[in-house]
Amino acid sequence: MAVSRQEKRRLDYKPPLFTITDVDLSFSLDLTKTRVVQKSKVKRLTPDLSQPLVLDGDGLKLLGVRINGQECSFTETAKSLTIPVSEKEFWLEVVTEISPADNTELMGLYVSDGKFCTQNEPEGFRRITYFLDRSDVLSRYTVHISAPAGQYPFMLSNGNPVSDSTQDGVRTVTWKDPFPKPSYLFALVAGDFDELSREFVTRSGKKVQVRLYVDRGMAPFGDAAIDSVLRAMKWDEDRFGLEYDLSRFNVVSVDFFNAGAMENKSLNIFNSRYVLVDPASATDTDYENVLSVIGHEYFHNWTGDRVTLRDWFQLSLKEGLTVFRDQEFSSDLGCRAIERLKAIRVIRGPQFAEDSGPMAHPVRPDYVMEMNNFYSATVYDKGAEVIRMIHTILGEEGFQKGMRLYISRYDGKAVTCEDFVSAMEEATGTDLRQFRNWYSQSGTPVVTVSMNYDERTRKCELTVKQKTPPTPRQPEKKPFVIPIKMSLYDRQGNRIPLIKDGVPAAPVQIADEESQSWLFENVPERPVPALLEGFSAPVKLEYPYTEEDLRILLMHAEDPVSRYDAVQSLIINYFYRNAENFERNLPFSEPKALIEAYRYILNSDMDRRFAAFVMTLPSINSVIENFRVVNLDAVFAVYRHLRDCLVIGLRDEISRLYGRSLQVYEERVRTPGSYAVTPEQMGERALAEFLLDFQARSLTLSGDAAGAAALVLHHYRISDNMTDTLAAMKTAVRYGLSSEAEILGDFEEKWSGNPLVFDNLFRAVAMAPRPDTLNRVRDLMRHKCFDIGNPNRVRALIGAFASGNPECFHAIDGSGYEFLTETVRQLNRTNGHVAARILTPMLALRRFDRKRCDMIKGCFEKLLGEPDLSDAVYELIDKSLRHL
Ligand code: B3K
Ligand code: ZN
Repeated sequence: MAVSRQEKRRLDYKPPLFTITDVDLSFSLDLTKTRVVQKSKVKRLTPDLSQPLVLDGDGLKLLGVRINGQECSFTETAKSLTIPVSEKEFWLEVVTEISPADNTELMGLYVSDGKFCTQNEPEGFRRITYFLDRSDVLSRYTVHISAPAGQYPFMLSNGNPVSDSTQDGVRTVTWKDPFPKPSYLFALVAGDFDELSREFVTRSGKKVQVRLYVDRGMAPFGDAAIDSVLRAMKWDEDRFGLEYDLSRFNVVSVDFFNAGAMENKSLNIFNSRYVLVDPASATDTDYENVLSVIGHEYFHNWTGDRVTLRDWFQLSLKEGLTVFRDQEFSSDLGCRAIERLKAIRVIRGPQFAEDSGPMAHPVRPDYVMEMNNFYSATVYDKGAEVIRMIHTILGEEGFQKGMRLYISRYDGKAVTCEDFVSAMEEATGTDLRQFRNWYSQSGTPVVTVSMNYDERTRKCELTVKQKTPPTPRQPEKKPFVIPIKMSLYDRQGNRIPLIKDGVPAAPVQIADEESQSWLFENVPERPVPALLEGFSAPVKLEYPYTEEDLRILLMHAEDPVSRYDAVQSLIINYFYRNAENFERNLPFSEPKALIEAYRYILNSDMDRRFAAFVMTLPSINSVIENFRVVNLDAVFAVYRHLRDCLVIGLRDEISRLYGRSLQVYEERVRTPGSYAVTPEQMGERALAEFLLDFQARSLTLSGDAAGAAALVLHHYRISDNMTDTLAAMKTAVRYGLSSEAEILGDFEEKWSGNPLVFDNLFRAVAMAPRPDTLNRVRDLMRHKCFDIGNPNRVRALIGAFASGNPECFHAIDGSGYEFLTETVRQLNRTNGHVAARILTPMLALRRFDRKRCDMIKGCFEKLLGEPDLSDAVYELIDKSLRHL
């Protein structure tokens, strides 16, 4: 991997001087000496004939270059090939040799467990051949894949298969993709697989052959994934009117993959984590992830492939939009409220953290050194929230009108976020000028609302202020357009109609000034406002709710997010109060209002999964986001205290309800095969997991550790599915119960042959807030299932420790930081992108105390001294140090 240390600027975009209209690629596959012959039809786009052709490359062995069949002169550097040529149109031939088996970066063509596969987004294609490797050069591909006959039963590329022949013991398969595409969407796969097959008939009656390729012997694990493809195809027709456009759609599952999956045109390549599921080995969440990731990649066919990006700064054009689409897909097919809460947790956790840290960037970034660092929560998840706000403002009908215009106008083109927004404006006659600030400004706006109620005039005035803190390179911010969906409730929990200027007011009010007021009339009493219903904008909202206000919202708000947020506010307020108590050496207060809220939830007939979601404490990382300067020790102490107070305060309810839950569970498992991923059962399991954790803790706190161990072991033993199995395993590990060894031993015996499932054990151990966790993590790095070359293993063990176990990771002796530094150093040599990913939890050093901050600085200095530090890691450290 070549390093550049060069930052690119969005505003420096220049259209390409040349384009490649057609490309013919021939691969002679070999593990260490794959020969790639590229024949391209190149067209000059600039009238200036003195401009040479400059191609991108990375780590290539060049064997030959010809222009129009003639040898020619050229200059090769580590990252480019420059060919002086004066023709307007010509044929270019480039021959390179690459070694897929040595490709540990997993970018370009590499070998995953004996199978060839590719990952070319964003800039992997240049590791295959010299090319105009940029997303605004769209070419028609013909691909020939050759290998000794019988070696790789399946040889796949984009588009349709056109020939398959064997000559002199060499088999050659040819694929042709009729749709011009950028190089990042090119894909090749070769290997032996189990093949699953289905047919989909599009609404206009075209037949599509859908194929899924999984490791040999894993076919039974592929059913849910291939069914999800068909559901996605149908849903995109029904909701967006978008039909599949080829007669073949292939999905391949591989074990070594940097990301979750990749939307290569008609040949999606997936991390096996998001494909392989079966009732015995997958959790409910695993099943949901398969549906949403399969949907996501499929939906890219229109939003990403047919309409693609002008440049990488526009990444959110396809990612924000496609995340929005996959969220809608999962919501339409499953439970909308739960899907919304899942998205909110990502925004309030990793996205808010990113937006307040050194890597804060706008949804459409302006400066990028290593593009792989920008596949971020901001570009994806905040990007999806930005699309959701447009949807909220325009309504479903207006949004779909905008989508139709966007797709029809830009089909086959490489475009920008700006093009998307103007299509939305034009189709609906809406002015989104100021709305565009969401694309250009980073940072999380803080919206502060206050209320003035006049009993005499029955008028209720809400003053709404917004302020966005400074972020790197953006000291000042202009006001955003913030859609605030809201209701007013009376003290009995009845909705008060919104009336403004004598007429009914829309439920979505727009805040678009630094400060503004909304006057509601005919309000019979001082109301309780439900603000930001459905989390209608990715902002932090502050309103001086009393505990009584929050109780009313929890019990009566119609919007599920408002009910959830009522509890979240109680929790955060508790943290504020008690972090201060901690600092002043005062005793912690009793979380009375929270205990009451939990008691209400436990005794209500609320949807069980929703209830479990509401009662599961937010992650420590998202709690931290509510503090400007964080006293980590205070947060850790309050967290433990709060949990134990809830456990003690709710002892009777928990014990009774866990008993009920166990009874339902025992009854069900008596009927073999009764396990199903239905909303009812998922609800039961989610609530059972919450109750099991509290019940085990409750027994431990009352001195019955043996009882807790036995309870958890029983839960583990009767489990017929991975969700319940893991609930038991995580509880045993978290609290160090004496049944832990037996559970881990049994799990190991059952699952050490299946590394994807074994990752659950890595995660459980790595995330346990125990003093011995780091040593256990180190031991597990020597386990036969661990492989530092496989990103899934790294994320499950090391990533989970660093980002999912703040108590151990931020240990005051610095052991967590040192461990991560060592690992990043080691990983940097083989896979710089994965190394950068797991470094993230260390970036926010500025918010921590002096001691921790200095220790992290020391770690960064060590890394900066490392020879060949990847651009990816360098960029993160450099930005963090500048941010201090
Ligand atoms: N577009 C790919 C992401 C590629 C990641 C490169 N580091 C998957 C997706 O978002 O659909
Ligand atoms: Zn995507």
